[in-house]
Amino acid sequence: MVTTSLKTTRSEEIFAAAQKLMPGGVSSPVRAFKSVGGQPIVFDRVLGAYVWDVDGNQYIDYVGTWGPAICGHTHPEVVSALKEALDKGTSFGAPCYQENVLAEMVIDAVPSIEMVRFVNSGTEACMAVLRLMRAYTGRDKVIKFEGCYHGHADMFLVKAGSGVATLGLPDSPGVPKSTTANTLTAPYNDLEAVKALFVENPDQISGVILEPVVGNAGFITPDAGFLEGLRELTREHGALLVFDEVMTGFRIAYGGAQEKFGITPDLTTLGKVIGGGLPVGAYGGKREIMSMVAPAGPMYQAGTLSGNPLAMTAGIKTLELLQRPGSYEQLDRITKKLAEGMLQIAKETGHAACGGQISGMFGFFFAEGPVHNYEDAKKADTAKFARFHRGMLEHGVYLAPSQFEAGFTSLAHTDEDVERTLAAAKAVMTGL
Ligand code: KE4
Repeated sequence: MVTTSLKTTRSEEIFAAAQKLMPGGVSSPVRAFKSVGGQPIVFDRVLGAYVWDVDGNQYIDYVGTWGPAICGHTHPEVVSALKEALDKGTSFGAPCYQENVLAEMVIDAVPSIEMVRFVNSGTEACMAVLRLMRAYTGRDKVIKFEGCYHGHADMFLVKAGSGVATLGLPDSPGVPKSTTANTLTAPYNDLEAVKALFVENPDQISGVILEPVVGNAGFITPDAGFLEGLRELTREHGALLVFDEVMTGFRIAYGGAQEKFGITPDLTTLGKVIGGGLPVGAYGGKREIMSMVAPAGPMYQAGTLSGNPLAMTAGIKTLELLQRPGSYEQLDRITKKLAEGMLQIAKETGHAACGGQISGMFGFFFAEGPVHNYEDAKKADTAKFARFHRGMLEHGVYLAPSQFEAGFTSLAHTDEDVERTLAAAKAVMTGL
């Protein structure tokens, strides 16, 4: 058991009871702190850059509910807009004007999107986009990359096998081999591996889906030429290029990683930020492709709460806040200060570390580096990361509870917050 100087009595009580009620005591596995150990923190309330737990401890938060809280938790303008919307109802199950508004904002912002469909999570968005890839091309196979996460739908839960071209092997019980047999994997940043897959599977691959900046194997950026190479390869083979921007969308830039890197995919998935903290996912792309989606076309996909007015309202207000001049410059500045400071402190205290940031997304590994793919990432010292995570908690800083996650800042994080975080990192890394 990881010892702690934190007072976590109430967290312990609530979490012990939760474990009797819900598998692992959580609604999503990463929250159980399995990979860092120690008592998971039960949240009581959040505001701006901060979290308070049920024992009254306050933390500077760098998870931001995994991305949605980019304007800061409980932003007063988002709350006010939600309160107004609440009086008119929580869900209609029918068209509402707010869907038009958010759809127009997404279409105006994201270079690849001419039409969009709202769903309720990133998982749903990725499930639907894969079905659309297959419906549009008439091909069954798909290429994903080791370490990339596209939600928990069966066909994406593929064990990242060794070797260049790996036929999917289920990564979870309950996923039939038949379901993942059409899921091919390659190492991230390895264009030659992708070329080989296309050669070995002529006219069978519907497309390539990836995180244009990886956040689910830790923070891994695309090598120069990687995204451009995928764009050329998919075009050459009549396959689709799909950017899963559930995490990077409206975070790497207002137009996402595709704006930042100047590469336009055929389809894009979104989530997190566009819901402003309420459940929203989306997929979108060229009108010609999206017109296949029911009821405009034959590809079926549906959802009771999709496009509900509350979630749309939170998303609209969040994007409005992000449109304000200087938002992304601020995110980049404050996150650069954090990431560079962390790496400098690791160096000064004798720890091998590598990492970086783009806009309000960052990450670092306790590893020599550089980290180009999941195999590299797995060389990181995860035991050291676990000790670091616990130490930072004790110093009032809440980091993602896994070495294989990214970190997120918000417009609410101040220079003082970053300076306090770096002071904590120096104290914890000394003698880690
Ligand atoms: P959701 O179904 O969790 O809304 O989205 C799935 C998803 C799809 N694509 C990307 C690139 C994602 O990052 C995610 C979800 N990200 C994780 C964080 N690593 C959500 C946190 C969790 O699973 O609890």
